[in-house]
Amino acid sequence: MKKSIIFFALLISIGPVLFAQKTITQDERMQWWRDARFGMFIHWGLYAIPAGEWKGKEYPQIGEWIMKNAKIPVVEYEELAKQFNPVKFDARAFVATAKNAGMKYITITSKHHDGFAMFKSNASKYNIADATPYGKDVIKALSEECQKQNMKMCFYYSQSRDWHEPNGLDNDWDFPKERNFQKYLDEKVKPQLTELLTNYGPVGMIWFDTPLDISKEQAQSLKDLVRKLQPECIISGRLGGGVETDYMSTGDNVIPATVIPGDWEVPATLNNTWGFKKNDHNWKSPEVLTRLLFDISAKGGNYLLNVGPTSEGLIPQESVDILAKVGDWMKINNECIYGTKASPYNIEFKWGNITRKPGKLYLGILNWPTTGFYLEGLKNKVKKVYLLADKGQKALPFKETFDKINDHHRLKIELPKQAPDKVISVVVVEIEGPASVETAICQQADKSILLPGLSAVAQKEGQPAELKFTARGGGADWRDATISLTWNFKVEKAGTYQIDLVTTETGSHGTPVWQGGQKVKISCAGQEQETTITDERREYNQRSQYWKLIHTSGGKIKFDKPGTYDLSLIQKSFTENKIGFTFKEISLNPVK
Ligand code: H79
Repeated sequence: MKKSIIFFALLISIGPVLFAQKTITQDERMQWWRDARFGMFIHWGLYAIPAGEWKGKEYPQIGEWIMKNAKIPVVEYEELAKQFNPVKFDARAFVATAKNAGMKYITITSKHHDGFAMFKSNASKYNIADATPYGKDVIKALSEECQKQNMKMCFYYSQSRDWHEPNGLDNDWDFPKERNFQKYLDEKVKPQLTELLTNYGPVGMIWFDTPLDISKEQAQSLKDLVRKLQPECIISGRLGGGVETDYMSTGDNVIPATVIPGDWEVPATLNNTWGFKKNDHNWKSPEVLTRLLFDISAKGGNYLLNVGPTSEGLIPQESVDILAKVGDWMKINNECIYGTKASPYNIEFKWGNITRKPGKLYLGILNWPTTGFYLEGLKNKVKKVYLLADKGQKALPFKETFDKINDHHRLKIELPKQAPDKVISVVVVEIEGPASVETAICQQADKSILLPGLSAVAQKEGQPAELKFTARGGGADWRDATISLTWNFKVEKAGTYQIDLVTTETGSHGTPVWQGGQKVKISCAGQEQETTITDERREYNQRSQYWKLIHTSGGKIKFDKPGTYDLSLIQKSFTENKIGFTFKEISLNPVK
């Protein structure tokens, strides 16, 4: 009895010392990542040797999948390790390429689905240090260089798929169906994660991928392991099992159409592959990439942009050159990217988008206006306006007006004739207090009225309806004729307006799909218009080269006087069609 009292007394007094662990808040853990906004993904492994081709046959899909796509037997694929000798690898060059682009973190494939570790591992000899003529740990070299250069080092780790292991998931050409996934987790995944989180200094994050049917308990045990070894290490969105992670990962190359609250990241390719493919030269231009970077920041996300080094250890020169051009823009404009928050508006303006910091809005203008520039609906008092590219911060003339009748705020800015930048010109608007904008849909300066599907009220037979939208902003699987979308908006200028119905291509990148033929009815201001959706005009999408916007003109509406109006849209009939009505938005444009 006495003994146990002494024991408990001791435990109470020294317990906190024994078990004290530095606790870290979620905000603290995420701080560097939120500030960074822009990172480099590196997909590097044995697949860089076949580089998209196996036994004379070219495989059109993503390069790092060649083992599965060509159903290469494990013993044959292992032969690649004996050839892997990336003698031109230079960690300094990798980090320099990332830095030069303005990237703040590097996430490298420590083990991809093929099961080959790019680091020295005692848990599996199938690794770069033990199984290749090269014999060195590239993850080690890169980690050390990152630490020297103040670059966050992060590791991609494929936790569920492992085509090399009989008990890993997804190799159905070599191994029988029955497998002991738990055994694989215990004998390979956990030991390797432990190595990664022990031998390489501070790790910024572990980037899990394609969880497949990992269970809740299994996923949780991986999370617990990461938290135990490095509490500050971020856990990416694709852990699986329904276990909460530190941020959301969008689909590969998927950029949301709207501001998304919380922390999220778009993993994206520079061409059409992650792992190096010798014949993939379908590079995105630096202009497109820079615009996407700005647009993603304006929607509140991070951009993780991939390079795929060759089997010699070089980042392809095209990638280096493209990223350097993004870097040229970043050197002048990075203030509107790092540490910024999403736009206060939930609208994709025709002219561009907005990022913000306390006291400042950064207007990223894609289409430099020939006449004056107007920002509609900003309630704050404006203190100063200048171009971000102007080191002298010369004040630009501006005027704020308030229309009492329409309860509408307008900021007019006198811009110089010449755009300071061909890609995105950034205008800084210094404001008093936290950014505050009108929530009602208001007419834009060009007198157009934009009604995004995402901000419509959806109803089905008078009740709130569940109409989903894809990340691209298009109606998902909309084939229900009893669903209506309604918007309430302000019209300042009476007159006749042309209806522009916008749908979007969907499908995975490279293979966009779209179908028209649906009959729709628009009711507004006591008038009705019926239209059949066609591909009258396909518009290159400034925000993504992966899918186009498709326009149908939907007749005209006349507003007799200014005021507040409703517009509703229903789909009257649909064609035999697999994908439904991919409605994105309606734009009302004044007829001159
Ligand atoms: O690491 C990169 C991809 O290898 C990985 N995620 C990014 C970051 C990834 N794993 N799975 N997927 C992406 C999606 C799988 C797509 C597939 Fe296919 C479509 C697998 C089978 C059909 C593409 C085409 C790959 C093989 C054939």
